Amino acid sequence: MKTLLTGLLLTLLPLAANAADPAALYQQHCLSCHGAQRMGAMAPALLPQSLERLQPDEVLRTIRDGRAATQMAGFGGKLADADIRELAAWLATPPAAPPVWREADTAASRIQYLDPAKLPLRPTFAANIDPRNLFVVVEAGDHHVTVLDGDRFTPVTRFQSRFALHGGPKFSPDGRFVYFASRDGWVTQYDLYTLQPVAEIRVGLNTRNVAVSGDGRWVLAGNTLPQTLVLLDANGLKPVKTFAVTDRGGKPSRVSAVYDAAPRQSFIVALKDAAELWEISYNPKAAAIYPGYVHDYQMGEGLAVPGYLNPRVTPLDMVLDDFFFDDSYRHVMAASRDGHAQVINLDSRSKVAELPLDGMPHLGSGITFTQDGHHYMATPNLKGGRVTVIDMDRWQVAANIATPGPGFFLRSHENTPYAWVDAMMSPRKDTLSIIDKRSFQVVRQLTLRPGKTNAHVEFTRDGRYALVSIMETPGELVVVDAANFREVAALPMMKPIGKYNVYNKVTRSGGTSH
Ligand code: DHE
Repeated sequence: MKTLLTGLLLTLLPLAANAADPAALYQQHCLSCHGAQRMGAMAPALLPQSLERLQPDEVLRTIRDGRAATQMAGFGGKLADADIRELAAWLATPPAAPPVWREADTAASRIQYLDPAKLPLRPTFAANIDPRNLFVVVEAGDHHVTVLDGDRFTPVTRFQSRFALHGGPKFSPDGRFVYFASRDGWVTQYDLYTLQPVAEIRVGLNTRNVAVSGDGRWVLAGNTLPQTLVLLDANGLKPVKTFAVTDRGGKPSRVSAVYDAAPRQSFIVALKDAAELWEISYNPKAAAIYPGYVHDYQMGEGLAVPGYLNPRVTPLDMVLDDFFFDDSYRHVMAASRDGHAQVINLDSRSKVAELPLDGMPHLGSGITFTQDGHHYMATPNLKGGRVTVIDMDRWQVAANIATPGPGFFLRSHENTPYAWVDAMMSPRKDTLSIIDKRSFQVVRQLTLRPGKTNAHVEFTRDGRYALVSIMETPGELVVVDAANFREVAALPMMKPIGKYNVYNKVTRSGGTSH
């Protein structure tokens, strides 16, 4: 079946007769880098799942012109336009034989760069750099990561990442290691003390994200291709266990995201195709804590397998795949793709409230804060120009705050009264709205670079400065005084997407994601 992408591709280059067989073109020109079955090798996978985020003309352009700062050469001189068009259309269609990725492939892919046991105990960079105020900045424009000194706003190092990192990099509890996931399945453990990668492993062909356990022992990766979860030893990324993700009827489901619920000593798993929520405890006493709730995913409901490192299933009344947790991780707010939202109690494994949210709340990008003794969470909305504030003591909507357009990311910090939201899903993508958490009013609109996407804010460890991405190639990282909203620095970067402050992440600041 032709996809939308395929259809659009057909209109982008002029038709010509006698185009070559695209499978043969792939064998001849692409296979040596992009691998057999288009599964990726030294270059990324070229499966529809890997390409779905690219604009159709980007695929054509890349084949024709190559990709700057990579080994991808342009084929414009070698291949006719018709051949390029055929090849791009073929890449957007699923392979005749579905690609297979087994546990053995994961194990064989592991690369260990350093012996974790031999790493120095302290940072090797200048002693005046605070390792807890480092930022890790993901630059999507040329697939690099910058490690930034959060006091001086100067880069400490910059290195090439795997292709298309996505989701928040996750930190070990002491903030020493950072773990990245790439869309095509690579997980990287990187040592911020010596500024070197420790190990890498490919856990699948298409990965959503990773979570690191609150005790620092485990990394859990969630995949959409194949439909698996892969548990890794956090110290060196050795594979420990692969879970086939199927619902209780045996139907496979893609993973939507994995989260660490540190206060519960468990991982929470959101599923894209099953009305279930999984919890995988890493507490060795879990069998005693969750008696009777253990569901063995392979053998059927109700079997007496230990709760430890096994999924415990909460049945849902619909597929819910965007989540936000209260601070105790006892309650989870969850939304379906059509914007239906509810609250689930993870202990009783039942729905305890409906949330009257419309549009498409982006719960995963929400924040929490306390005001006048009330606990609030606030979420942007991908389909409406508003931020919704939810009173978590009553599970009621406390306010809907109008913004210039649908936004993706909302961020704040304990030391600032303001929350910052973008409007990047709208024509006003260049405008940030600054909301007073006390009055629920927008107090300022800020356009740092007119006409460009101004989005994703992260604060310094002390909350004094807000770092904003200008998500363009080339783009910038702009540092703004969080009290008077004045620009204090700007660093050139290649489409910086997210940035992550070590201290805010490891202390689980309510103003940022975890
Ligand atoms: Fe993301 C985080 C899902 C598109 C940039 N994104 C996440 C997380 C999920 C998610 C589940 C949380 C992961 C975690 O905590 O580790 N993102 C999705 C989608 O389903 C969606 C809409 C479509 C898709 O193809 O996956 C999507 N995301 C995007 C983008 O288009 C963005 C803007 C650019 C990009 O790189 O693809 C984007 N997503 C991000 C960022 C985070 C993220 C920067 C981490 C935010 C943070 O501060 O923690």
